[in-house]
Amino acid sequence: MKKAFITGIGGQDGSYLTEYLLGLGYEVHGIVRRNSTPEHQQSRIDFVRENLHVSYGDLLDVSGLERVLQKVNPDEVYNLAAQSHVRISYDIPQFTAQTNALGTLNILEAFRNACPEAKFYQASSSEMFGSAVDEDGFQRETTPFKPVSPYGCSKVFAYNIVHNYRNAYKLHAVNGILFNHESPRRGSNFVTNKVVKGAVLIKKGMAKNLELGNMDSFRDWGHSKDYVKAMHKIINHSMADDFVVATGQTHSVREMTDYVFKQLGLDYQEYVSQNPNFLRPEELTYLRGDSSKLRSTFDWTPEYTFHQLMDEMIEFWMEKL
Ligand code: NAP
Ligand code: G4F
Repeated sequence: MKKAFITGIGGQDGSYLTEYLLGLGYEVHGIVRRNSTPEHQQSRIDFVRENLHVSYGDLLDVSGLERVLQKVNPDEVYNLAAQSHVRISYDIPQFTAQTNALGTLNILEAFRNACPEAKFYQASSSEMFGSAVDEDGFQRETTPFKPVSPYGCSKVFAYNIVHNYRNAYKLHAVNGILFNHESPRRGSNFVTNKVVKGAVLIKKGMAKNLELGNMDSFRDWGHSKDYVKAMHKIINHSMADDFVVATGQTHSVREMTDYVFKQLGLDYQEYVSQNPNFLRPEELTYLRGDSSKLRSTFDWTPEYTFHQLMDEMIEFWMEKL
């Protein structure tokens, strides 16, 4: 039985990856941070318990990381933990850099000392591209990084230190450069889930309006369920390499909002207004990923279309509320 170790196991991707690996017969281990309300902390993974082992740990606590890796002795390590909210990274830039940049260095050091023969996956992000777009309107593995947020800068450090450790210490350490991916398990302060939840609340008469930030940015949105399968393929490639994971389609926040409200029989223009609090000091305006390298190397293609993704999220909130 193969063993996987996941940081960020209680997050959106951590929970789908856990389900996927358990389905493949893995024994899955992970760490969660100490939290004052432990009841909610593992809500995304509470329903899967067999062959799942969760302990306390933090990316900022390097001795704890090394101890747990030595004990588990995993075959695959997935570093998914992060302060993952881009706008909030402007409020807490140092914490974001400590967790996402130095935290990655911490887990890499622990990995190098405890289980250097294992494989290491880093959750890199399309936010690293920032304002850079190739002439054909896509971002890909060769597009330069021009990050436009503390979050993006922290992820560039993490990406580079993974490369450095791969080459310097001959580690099997890889980057998946994932474009935005969503699901009903997405935090409700990210735009897709915020819009769906807000629209459903309005539909059910439980809210009167919805406040958003910039509706004119474009994102390449896929489903987390499809993307965790790509993570597993990338880490298990015969050689350590980096891959973009994306749908290749892009939609504006406005178009996404219009679709969600229309599906509920509503006109978004009657309910949505702009609140400057949700704007960012610098905005990443356009993302569209070219994942041909991934698709030609592996048998991977996303199963969910953009509309199926949004429909699943609408259905989830219609039932939940
Ligand atoms: P998420 O739902 O925010 O999950 C992040 C997880 O990291 C949470 O379980 C969080 O725990 C944990 N965490 C935060 N700080 C930690 C620390 N210091 N030590 C240990 N754990 C810590 O994010 P996600 O959407 O699943 O994304 C997974 C990873 O992919 C992240 O690294 C993200 O930056 C990256 N990524 C995401 C996307 C996307 O569109 N979703 C795209 C590209 C890259 P708490 O609940 O205790 O905070
Ligand atoms: O949903 P978002 O907060 O995601 P963002 O900033 O693109 O970051 C996500 O994707 C990255 C990959 O590219 C990940 F690395 C990162 O961890 C995270 O998962 O915002 C999407 C767009 C932005 O342009 C934002 O300005 O939606 C716009 N937006 C408009 N109104 C809003 C809102 N975003 C949020 N969160 N809340 C709003 O009210």
